[in-house]
Amino acid sequence: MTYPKCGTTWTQEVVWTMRNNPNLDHPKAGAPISARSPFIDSDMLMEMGKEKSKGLMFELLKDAVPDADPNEGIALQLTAHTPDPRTIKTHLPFSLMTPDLLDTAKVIYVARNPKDVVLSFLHHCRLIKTIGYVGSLDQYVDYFVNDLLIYGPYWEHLREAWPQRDHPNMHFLFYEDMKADPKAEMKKLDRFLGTNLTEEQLEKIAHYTSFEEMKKHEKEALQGKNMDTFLDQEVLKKDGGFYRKGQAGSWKDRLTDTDQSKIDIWTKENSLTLGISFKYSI
Ligand code: PPS
Repeated sequence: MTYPKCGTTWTQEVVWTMRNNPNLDHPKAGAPISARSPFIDSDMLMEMGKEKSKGLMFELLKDAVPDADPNEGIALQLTAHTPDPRTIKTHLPFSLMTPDLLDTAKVIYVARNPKDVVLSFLHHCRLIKTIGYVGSLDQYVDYFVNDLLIYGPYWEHLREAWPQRDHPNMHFLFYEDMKADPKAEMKKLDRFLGTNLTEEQLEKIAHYTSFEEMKKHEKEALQGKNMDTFLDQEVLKKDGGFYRKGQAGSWKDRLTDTDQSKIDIWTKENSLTLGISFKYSI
């Protein structure tokens, strides 16, 4: 569970690999991440993009359920047909999930500092053709701090998750910590998930799921043959693909002083009341 652009795909790959591919020899490890770890709320996005019956998700569903009706919910049916143990992605906040979620599932919540999130989110909205954002960075920062972006408000999303961080079925993860020491974070995940992996397995998985390695397989892992029609080729060439920078704190090269202070004021107000702080956020 994450607000968008906080490290969802990375965490999905880490968790799926730890649970299903600890020796890196699973025959389906190269399948798109959305086929192995479904994005349960993505029917809403397909509806918005009007790509319901021609998108990658429907192709994946047809492989699992040849006579599936897309009107019954593509992601929902794909999730239902994913074998156990299921690793399910959502960007929805706790309040929009079933109230007994923590009694019935293990939840990993991933958080990331808001300045990297806003830049990653802006890139996403320019890159994905069905979103097609053409406004400025300044305007986008305004949308973010005024809670006008999809899946927001950002702080409300966190406010619903952070107090639950000590629940035995909850694991709270920071993108910045994963970047700083992926193996240490994977050891914590290993304990949480009960996967009992060896040091050597964790070492290999940390390498396999590094930014550089995942970026090498971007096309296959994300969109397969549909990638060219799905992404804005100009944005892709100029600013990168889904795996853009994969860094913590890279906002320093990009956000103007005005944008930074807008986010600082907003962060100060919210992080103090919540009692949470992010590395590389100032
Ligand atoms: S989404 O679309 O909301 O599901 O996006 P999400 O996966 O949450 O976030 C995308 C950002 O995560 C970066 N990423 C990684 N960083 C480090 N290591 C690995 N392996 C990795 N995989 C994905 C990705 O590059 C996006 O961040 P930015 O800052 O845009 O590069």
